[in-house]
Amino acid sequence: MNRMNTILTQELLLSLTSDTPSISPKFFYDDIGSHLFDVITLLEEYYPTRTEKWIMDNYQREIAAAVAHCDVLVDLGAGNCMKASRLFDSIKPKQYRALDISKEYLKTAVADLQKQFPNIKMSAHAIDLSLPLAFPDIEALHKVFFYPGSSIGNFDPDKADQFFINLANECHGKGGLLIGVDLVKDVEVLHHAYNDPLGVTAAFNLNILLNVNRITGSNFQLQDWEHYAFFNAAQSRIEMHLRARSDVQVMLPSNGGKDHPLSFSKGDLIHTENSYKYTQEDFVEKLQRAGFGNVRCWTDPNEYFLVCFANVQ
Ligand code: AVJ
Repeated sequence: MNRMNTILTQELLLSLTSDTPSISPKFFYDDIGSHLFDVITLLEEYYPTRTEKWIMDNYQREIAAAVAHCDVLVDLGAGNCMKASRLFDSIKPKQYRALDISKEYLKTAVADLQKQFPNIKMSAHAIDLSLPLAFPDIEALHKVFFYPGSSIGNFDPDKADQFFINLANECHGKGGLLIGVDLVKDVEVLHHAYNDPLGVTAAFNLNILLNVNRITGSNFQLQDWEHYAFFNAAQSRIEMHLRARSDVQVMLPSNGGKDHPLSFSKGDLIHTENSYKYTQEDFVEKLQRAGFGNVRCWTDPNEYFLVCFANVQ
């Protein structure tokens, strides 16, 4: 087993044997998972991607005017790099730095993009955003962090606060943050976005087990699990879980070669994702608390989604 997988196996062993078993949502994004997510963004029920695109397109000039200056566009969840590339003509970054958890997928996307925009210096970095990022080579430059798609929704609110504080520090007094976040709305709309009738979100959720099997050598069987997603209003978040369809035994090989047995009873849950939804007011306040200011906001007519640009103060 390679070093990275050894570390990830250790992390998974801990989270799966806790009182409330969980798998971090970062494990969704293997090759199949990244493609399934792309399909989710095409679904009628999944409004966030399409709505964010509408806001970015509709207010492109205002957004570019707010950003004003950008030496380096740092894309914090680049995926297929489509969202950032649509900003290139208006924001005109000199450099584009694409970060994502899924390395192979990212490298291909950046290589394709570089051909279309030969004058922008591009690089791809496989990173885990739960760890601190440090780019000493671009410290002096005017950076704009780009964090679209409501990826911030995966962080618990206090972790999001810390993340924003880190980003504000990384700005070194210049630049800012362009971010998209999903807003609180009618529960039915939220529910359907994570329970699509085609079952793509269910497949996306179940695929996490295949990735865990690949990384750790465990033997999760997909037919033993079902997709379960609901809006937790008290916490203002969609929760995704995998629910055991019967009593299930799983073997998780641990690093020493010793197998670690996991048992689940019918109905037991593995928590795979939280997707927090904010109000505009709370979100702006959050940015301000972290050291951002002059927050400008754009939304869609339904107020389903919010795009903000904030300067570091
Ligand atoms: C990529 C974290 C923004 O929370 O809506 C989509 C992931 N999960 N459908 C989200 C997701 C299920 C998505 N984020």
